[in-house]
Amino acid sequence: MAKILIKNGKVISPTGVVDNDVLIEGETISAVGAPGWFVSAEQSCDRVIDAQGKYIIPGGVDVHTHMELPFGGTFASDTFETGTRAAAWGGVTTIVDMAVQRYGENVHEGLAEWHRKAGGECAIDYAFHQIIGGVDDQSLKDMKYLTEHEGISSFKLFMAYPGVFYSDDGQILRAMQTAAECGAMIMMHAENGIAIDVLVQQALARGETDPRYHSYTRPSPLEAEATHRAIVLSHVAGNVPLYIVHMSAGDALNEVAAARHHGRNVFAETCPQYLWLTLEETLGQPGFEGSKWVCSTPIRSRDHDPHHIGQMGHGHQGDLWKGLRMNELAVVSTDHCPFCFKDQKELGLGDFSKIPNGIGGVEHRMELIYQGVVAGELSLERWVETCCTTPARMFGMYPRKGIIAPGSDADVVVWDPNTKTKIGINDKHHMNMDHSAWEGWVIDGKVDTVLSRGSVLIENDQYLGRKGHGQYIKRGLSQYLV
Ligand code: DUC
Ligand code: ZN
Ligand code: ZN
Repeated sequence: MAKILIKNGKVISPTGVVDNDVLIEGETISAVGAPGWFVSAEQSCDRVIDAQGKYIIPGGVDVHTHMELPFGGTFASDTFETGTRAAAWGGVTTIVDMAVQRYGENVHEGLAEWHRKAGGECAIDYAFHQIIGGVDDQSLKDMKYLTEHEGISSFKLFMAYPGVFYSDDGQILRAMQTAAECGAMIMMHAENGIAIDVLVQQALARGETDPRYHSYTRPSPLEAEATHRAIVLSHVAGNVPLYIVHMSAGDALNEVAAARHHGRNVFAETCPQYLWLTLEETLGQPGFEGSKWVCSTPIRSRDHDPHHIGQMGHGHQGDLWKGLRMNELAVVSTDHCPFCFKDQKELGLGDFSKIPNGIGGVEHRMELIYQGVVAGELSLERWVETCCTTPARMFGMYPRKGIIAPGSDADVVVWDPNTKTKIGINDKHHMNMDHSAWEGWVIDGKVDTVLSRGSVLIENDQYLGRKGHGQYIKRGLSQYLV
């Protein structure tokens, strides 16, 4: 059994930054001790990694990815092989991807298809949520089965995308009641898709076809309204745990904050694109360039929505950073859903509603949220909490994942705060995309070394991992419930 010592670094957890050495035996962290504590064990170690001046953090846990998602007549361009390799480059050692069941399809077949796509392909460990796109008697039974037998304890529903993934309020209520019975979590894409479709048709009829209309036709009150409705339905369904995905707007966040204030089992995540990018700088660019940033929920205006009925004042981004600090937002994920510009985003030339929705980001979340630490928006502890520890706890993988502690998987990242990372297609970029949503961004700090279950995946700017190393993680229930 290989023995690795990581010494001289600062170990970061949600509760503090401590000078500690970390001993790894085989696939597991065997001990964490004060500097020098393992000096006698050092001789018997196969490797010693010197983390002087660096941070030692748990491997990142990205609980919202879409490898190979079928969408808008094409597929997300990362396979499990390319996407998990890029994740490793970004200091991520576990992903939870969304297995798909669409209306009219069988849940078990959808899940089997996801196991076929991922099995033997992944560089890092992986788990699944299950999208339920067709709520009926059978899929409700299947939800119970997946929770009890397949290690899938969270189900994503959509209030958007009528005719594709959409569930109406009655279907949502039934799925929530089922989840309440078996202890599962409901994840919600909270946007009022029926109203959005009307706005989209009206915009197209006016000849408004550029990418920026994607955001204009999804104003933040329609995210806030859907968030509120999901919260009400989850209450009626017996306070079932509800997790709002990819939150982009201050007015939606207020709904979550109010529910949490009332002691409800309501949680939310946001993504780096909503914390850092604005409509004006991205999909508002002239011509079709903006299509690179078409995702849903949309990137929002710097100040307030164009209809002037969104958040007033300091803008959505300030609200979201505040929400992260206040634990109104518990998790940062990526909603990694990459599409190439050529042939994929281009499907929407002349009609923004046909642009495949999604941004690739699995490689950059740890970097971009660390930049929030540098900018004074978050503490180091909260960086690790929102990107590693809470995602693992939220989705039943803790303490195996998400923490540097004896007995946990040896998923460890050595982070160098003294150097920089330049993101871009000719710089750091390993996702299977022909562009980067973060082109030219320079981040303070860098992923230095990445270990997954004791195996070194990244070191000295080289990828040393292999496909098939990653194992399927059967998850338990959310650990945030009493
Ligand atoms: N949002 C996206 O941007 N892409 C895939 C699905 C989703 O909800
Ligand atoms: Zn979604
Ligand atoms: Zn998604």
